[in-house]
Amino acid sequence: MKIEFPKKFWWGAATSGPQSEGRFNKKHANVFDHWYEIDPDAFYNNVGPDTASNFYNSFKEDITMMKKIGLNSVRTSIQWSRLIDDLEEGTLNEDGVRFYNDLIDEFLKNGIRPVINLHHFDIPAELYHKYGGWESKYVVDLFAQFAEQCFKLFGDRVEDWFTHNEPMVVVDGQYLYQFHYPLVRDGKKAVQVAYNLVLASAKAIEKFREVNTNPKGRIGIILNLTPSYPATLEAKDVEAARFADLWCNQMFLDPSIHGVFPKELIDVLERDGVLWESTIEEEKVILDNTIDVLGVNFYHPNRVQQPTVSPNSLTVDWMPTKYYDSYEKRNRRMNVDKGWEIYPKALYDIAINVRDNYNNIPWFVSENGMGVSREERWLNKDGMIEDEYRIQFIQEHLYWVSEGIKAGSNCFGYHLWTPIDSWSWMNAYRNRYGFISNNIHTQVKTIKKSGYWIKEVADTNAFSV
Ligand code: BGP
Repeated sequence: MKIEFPKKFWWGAATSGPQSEGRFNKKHANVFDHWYEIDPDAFYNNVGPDTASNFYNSFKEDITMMKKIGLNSVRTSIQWSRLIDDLEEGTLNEDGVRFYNDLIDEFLKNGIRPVINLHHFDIPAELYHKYGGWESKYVVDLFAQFAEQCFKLFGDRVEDWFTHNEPMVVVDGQYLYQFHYPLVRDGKKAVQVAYNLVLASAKAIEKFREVNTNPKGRIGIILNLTPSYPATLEAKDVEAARFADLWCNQMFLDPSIHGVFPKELIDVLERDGVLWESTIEEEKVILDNTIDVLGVNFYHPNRVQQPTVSPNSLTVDWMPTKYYDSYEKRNRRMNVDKGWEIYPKALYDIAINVRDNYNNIPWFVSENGMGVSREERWLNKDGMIEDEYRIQFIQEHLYWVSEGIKAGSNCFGYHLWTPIDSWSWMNAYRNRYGFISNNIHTQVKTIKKSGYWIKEVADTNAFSV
């Protein structure tokens, strides 16, 4: 069977500044730099973000390798903490400006479309300590100022901009389930942060509309959409899945595309006394500044059942888990290293949802991938990692993308997480995701079998199974 894709399809991969660059500018710490400074034990094998995949020093060689494996587009992010010297005045850091200019030029020189994101979990720590980070509307305005600087500096060459990567992970990790610094557990704050992230995206888009002069320029947001499937067709499970969808997906999708939050969600939050604080002016900014393009990160679906924890036993006043419980379906296919279910058809369901409920907006798979530990198990005698499992994983997901496109979905690309094995937050280098492996001790980078495979796919816009 031959699976084909439209002309000009994006074949690429995604990384982020904090996970690839290494700590090149010590003026400010992002929250992860700071967390590592105060608690290195929080990170797998005590490996922090200091070196990451050394992209700051080796971006030229790395981009040459990305070109060699046929990638026509690559996403990375500009780090707020590296580009801006005075976070409140917005003055620029010379080294940061030079680095990101050189990086963008290098991508273009190699025929690779630079796709630029502005926030990938990496708020400057100082803004958290002084103002409460995303809890603060002042910080929202500072983010819009940083975004404006980026559009002015790089907008002549960058056509594809994104405001946030996975804002839901900031809400979950920083404010609910304590897997990202500052490890807060506070439902009411989480709700406010979700709103503030939406507002920050809209305010950045407003700046983009004001200052962007590139006629091809467009802007969007990257959301980790997790289709929510009920455990059974019992009303309570179906209701639980409905709330999970509202909370995990629609809370960001609806305002980003339609300019308004779902009324059903607002009603629940209001009834529970945790609704965010907003003003009419802010709501107008959100309404007027919707996205042009959507990035969808997809790793695993959400299997949902009615909550098993009684609301009265919750240790904090309000948690979204009051309404639903996620569980792993053990008899399903799993990526055991990561503990994530593998369910490629969810990408088709996403495609249809976006087609039918979100104006069939142009979108692309901005992350998808398989994290595998101890990949050296698959080294062959020539020193290449034979990651057949990754090729199969990508093929299965691409199959459902192509079915979505056949059904009229406006999907224009696929990016794997990630081009070169990168630093994965608290997991550091435990799970590897790249088309290209990276020896973290020597920084030697080697193309994996999947890297040669994707080259053929990108060259022919098709693959056969
Ligand atoms: C996504 C993030 C990426 C990346 C990826 C892999 O949620 O956008 O930054 O890290 O997940 O997951 P992990 O790093 O947890 O293995």
